[in-house]
Amino acid sequence: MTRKEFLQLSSLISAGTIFPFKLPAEILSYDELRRSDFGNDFVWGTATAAYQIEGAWNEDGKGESIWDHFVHFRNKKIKTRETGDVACDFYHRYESDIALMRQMNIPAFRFSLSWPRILPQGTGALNQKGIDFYHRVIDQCLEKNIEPWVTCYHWDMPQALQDKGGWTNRDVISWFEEYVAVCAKNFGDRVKNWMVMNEPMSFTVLGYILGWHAPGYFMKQDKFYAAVHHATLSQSTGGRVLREVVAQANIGTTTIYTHIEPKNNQPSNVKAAVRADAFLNRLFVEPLLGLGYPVHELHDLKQMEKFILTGDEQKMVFDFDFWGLQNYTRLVVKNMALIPMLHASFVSPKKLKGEITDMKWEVYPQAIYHGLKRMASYQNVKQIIVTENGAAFPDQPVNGEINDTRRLNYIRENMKQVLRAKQEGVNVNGYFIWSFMDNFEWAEGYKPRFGIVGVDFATQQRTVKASGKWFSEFLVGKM
Ligand code: GCO
Repeated sequence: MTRKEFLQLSSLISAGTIFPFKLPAEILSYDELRRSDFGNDFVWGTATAAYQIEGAWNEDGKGESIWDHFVHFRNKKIKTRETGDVACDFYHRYESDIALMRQMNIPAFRFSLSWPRILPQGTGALNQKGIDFYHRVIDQCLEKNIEPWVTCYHWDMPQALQDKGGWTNRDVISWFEEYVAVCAKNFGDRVKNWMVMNEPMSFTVLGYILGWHAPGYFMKQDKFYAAVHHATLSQSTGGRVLREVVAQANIGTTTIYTHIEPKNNQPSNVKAAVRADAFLNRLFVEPLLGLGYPVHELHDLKQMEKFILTGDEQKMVFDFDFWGLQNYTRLVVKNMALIPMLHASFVSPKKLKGEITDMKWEVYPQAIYHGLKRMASYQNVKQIIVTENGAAFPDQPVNGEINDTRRLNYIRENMKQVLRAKQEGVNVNGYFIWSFMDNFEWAEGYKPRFGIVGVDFATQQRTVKASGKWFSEFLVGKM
């Protein structure tokens, strides 16, 4: 088909009823990517997280989470001094939001359950209204033929458990087990696709080393290592609970992959890159695969030994049906003896070649390809789903339209790299854009906008961006 023919066809389609959006002609990339190239069973979706979208932080019996606590009592830690109290108000608007997903032809919706909405004290008494909310969300998805992909834990630990040490207390493994069992028993009849956790690397490093995220500890190495080990054991435990309770469950967990490259070939920088890679990309993957912690490459991890009890090595292992890979960028690493733990530092992304996003991350689409290849190289990884990928750019609404060409290009270029890996034999079978809509970006507040749907936080109005329109067209197979 020539470009002219395609544009004629696409304007006919746009005038039709199935697909109500109009795409600016200049952003159509008609001949580059087709949904069919990825195969019929490839899962397409968008991702969100409870704290980032729900709001209703203290409604209908919900307990306080560490994020509620953090934004209220340590508000200076949030760059814009904002909170997730209201966020996208998804708690009240889930129906119209899921209807919009349907209108956009998005087949799968990844969202997380809020632990303190379900168990306000973390364990013990259930909050039926919280459970009912998620029933309604799941009902809406199924009614609209959207497959729910549920994450059990996306960083909102109940504050009541944080008061007892949170992830640093070994009891967290049984608290988490109880919570996952409640989720599995209540929703397992209708939810088949489960992710135990979202990026444990991020919540442990940001929460116990950098202090940017809840619970906000700075350089507490001991707490960090305890949290790492307990989160690892909780992931495998959560997997086992789901396997036991949910018939025919598709069970995964998610991990961040940041592609690491040494600044140059100097041996000290190459070694620094190996350490950074062990820390950022392997720490939460290899123990679950039965390979143990990457102590050999990162000697500092020996400090974890005091938290490891006899039998833990076996308990850490779980045979996941899929691994959720989340990638945004790469990091270029150099040796830096003074930096604790890693003895490495990162070259500022601004000094690298690529475009820079609002998160100050370099746009480097090959990173996702490398991540997929790496993940696929592990013997026990059966399948990979890209559970997050996306970019924050400052959007400029003009006459009610958000023409976010840079985000659109980011997504398209990343999708091409996913396809490249798939064509080389990697068993990657899904791709979720982060995020469905603009939302509360943790310590960055509402400034970075990741959505393919824009949100005006003053009015809660949703606007499908050009990237969202493009994705919709792609999904109906019009590309
Ligand atoms: C994460 C989380 C998301 C973020 C997203 C953009 O990976 O940090 O899963 O909650 O919002 O990654 O930073």
